[in-house]
Amino acid sequence: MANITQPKSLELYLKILLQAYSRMLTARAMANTYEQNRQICRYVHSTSRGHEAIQLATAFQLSGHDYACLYYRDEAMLLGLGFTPYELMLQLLAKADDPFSGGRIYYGHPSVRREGLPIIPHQSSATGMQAIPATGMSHAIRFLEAQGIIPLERQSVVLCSLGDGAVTEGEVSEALQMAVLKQLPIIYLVQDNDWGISAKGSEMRAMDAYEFAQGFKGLERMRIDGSDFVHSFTGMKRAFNYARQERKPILVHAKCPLLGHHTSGVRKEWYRGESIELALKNDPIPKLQAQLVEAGETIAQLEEIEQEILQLVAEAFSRAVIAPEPDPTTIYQHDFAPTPIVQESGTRHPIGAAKVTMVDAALHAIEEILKDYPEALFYGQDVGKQLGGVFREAALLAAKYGDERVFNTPIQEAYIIGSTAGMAAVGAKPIVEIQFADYMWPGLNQLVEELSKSCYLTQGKFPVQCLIRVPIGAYGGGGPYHSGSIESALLTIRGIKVVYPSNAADMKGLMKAAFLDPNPVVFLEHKGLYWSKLPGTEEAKSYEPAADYIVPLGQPCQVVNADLDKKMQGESLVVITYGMGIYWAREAAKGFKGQIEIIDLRTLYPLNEAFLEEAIQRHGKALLLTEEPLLNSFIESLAGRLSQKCFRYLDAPILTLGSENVPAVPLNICLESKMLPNADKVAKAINHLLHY
Ligand SMILES: Cc1ncc(C[n+]2csc(CCOP(=O)(O)OP(=O)(O)O)c2C)c(N)n1
Ligand SMILES: [Mg+2]
Repeated sequence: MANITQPKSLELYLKILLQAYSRMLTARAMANTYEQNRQICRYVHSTSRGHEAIQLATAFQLSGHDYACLYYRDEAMLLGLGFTPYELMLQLLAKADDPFSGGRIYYGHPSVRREGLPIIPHQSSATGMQAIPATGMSHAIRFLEAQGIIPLERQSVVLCSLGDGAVTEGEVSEALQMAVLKQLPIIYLVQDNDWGISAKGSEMRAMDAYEFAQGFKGLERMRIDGSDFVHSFTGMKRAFNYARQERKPILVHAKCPLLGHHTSGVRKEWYRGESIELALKNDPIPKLQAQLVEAGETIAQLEEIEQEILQLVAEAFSRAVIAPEPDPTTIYQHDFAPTPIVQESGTRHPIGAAKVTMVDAALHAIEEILKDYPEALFYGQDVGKQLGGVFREAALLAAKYGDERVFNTPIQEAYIIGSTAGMAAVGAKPIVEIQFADYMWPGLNQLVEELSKSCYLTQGKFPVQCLIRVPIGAYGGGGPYHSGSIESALLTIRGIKVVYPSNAADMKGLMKAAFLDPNPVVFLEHKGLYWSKLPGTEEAKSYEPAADYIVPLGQPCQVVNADLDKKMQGESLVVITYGMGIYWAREAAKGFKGQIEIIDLRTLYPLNEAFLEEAIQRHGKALLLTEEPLLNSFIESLAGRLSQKCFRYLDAPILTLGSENVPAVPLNICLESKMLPNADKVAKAINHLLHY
């Protein structure tokens, strides 16, 4: 798109100029107020000083059918959308009535569902990471338009706002790749102040964002003078029109000066030197003032506006300072959105049902979901038409439901996971797959920063409904990068749920519950159980439950019971385990007839621990078994908690058994079996415990 070099200010209404002017002055007055009251404004904050023109010009293009991901400097953008100084100051001071988070997250971190305003989902502080959820929103718009769920006439678009420093983050490239690949209606606005805290542009990159965008074939691009409101407004109007009408992506590179501190904590006098004087020459306020005078406003009229604003900002600040603090007892609220699935229901074993493998149970569950929910879609590497998943776990789904709903993604784990935050915000119901648990790590950043904290930090406005399928586990020489267990790492992330079924019926019932859960659910599927090919795993196959069958998350179950007389005689114990552990325990239990109860956790978080305590109480002895290396694992921490709670009933310490503590599952099968637990090792542990 051609650069705009000749803005025609006369074409713009004076009204818009005046609106922009009063909001610019408001932003400046707010920044000055915060500066003058540093003791009161104790929480770290950034202001938009210098960036006001481009931000207001952008805000004025957004409608109530649009979506936006902003960044921490977009204060003037929020004023442009109509938020009052008082509302913004409530967040500055982390007050109870902060409309975005109730005092949980910093200034300039909006989350918005308000009639007439664009939807703005959870905003993390991680630079550049919003590019993926933003692109996910655009992807969802495209998908829901194709499904006839979002009307095309709305011409909804997504705005993704970024700093220039943020653009060099790798995840921004994943987002841009997807935007051009799928030709998504999104505007990437890069506010280039040539700083990334104290690093100059020349230290951070060999090209600016406009030049960088050239590498993304099909990405339209535009340069704007972001310090000039008229230029910015004309340019952004064209950029939005392009995305709305062509339904394609565009990147706008807006140069603007940074006139304030990087943040209240990193102050300009420490590193800016003379550059601040130079930057002041591009202050958007005097530029707009001159344009207003040229358009017929008098200096006296402009001064009157300024006086009114100063008074308004001062009043807002006084009110915000005395607004109530949040009630500390509310910290527990909104860790998760409530799930509708709280009871097992439907038919687990329908008459005449055939036995099904775990992999097919998963496939059928997804198929039934896709049939019932037109807003559901399934994507990941190789799940599309040609292959249907490397385990054939998605076989024929794309053929049946179309490439819009079931498709291959590029090799972009961050996008696969992070896009679900955007998808969910727009109303799609994403099911995604990470090909192997060992490759979850590139997606973990998005899982932590964008998904897991979203419900909590937006006070329940943006729970991320997504189901993340992850084949996991070791068997038969899969080697160090196709065998890893990762549940302990996942379980340190608050705000997600983790499921780990061990048989086909649970696979299907839990998958339905996971899909319907309004929160992020990571669904771990053991590759060694998929087809029950391994000796001793025959029981992983089960009669296929009916389509209505559902198992709530968080409920462990008993899979083997011990005899009453053995319990009475104190000759029994309970093995608490999950996944492949169930089959090692079943095999081992054969040597201890009637003495062993086995409990399958099924869900690792949430987890009904009272159910486990009761089981331990029945026996006075418990073995906790996992496939993970034991040291600092989930199972060790569970054992610690259960030991404290069951101390009075225990006849022996709670024992734990897992893999050897080595950094990877070695390739050679002799080495692999030395590392992993097996039935013999479990039998030894049981024997030891029974004779304790
Ligand atoms: C992932 C991540 N790394 C580091 C930081 C610390 N940090 C905060 S702002 C910032 C500089 C960002 O510069 P830019 O994107 O140009 O935005 P600007 O503040 O200049 O508007 C850095 C490094 C962060 N917030 N997130
Ligand atoms: Mg910058």
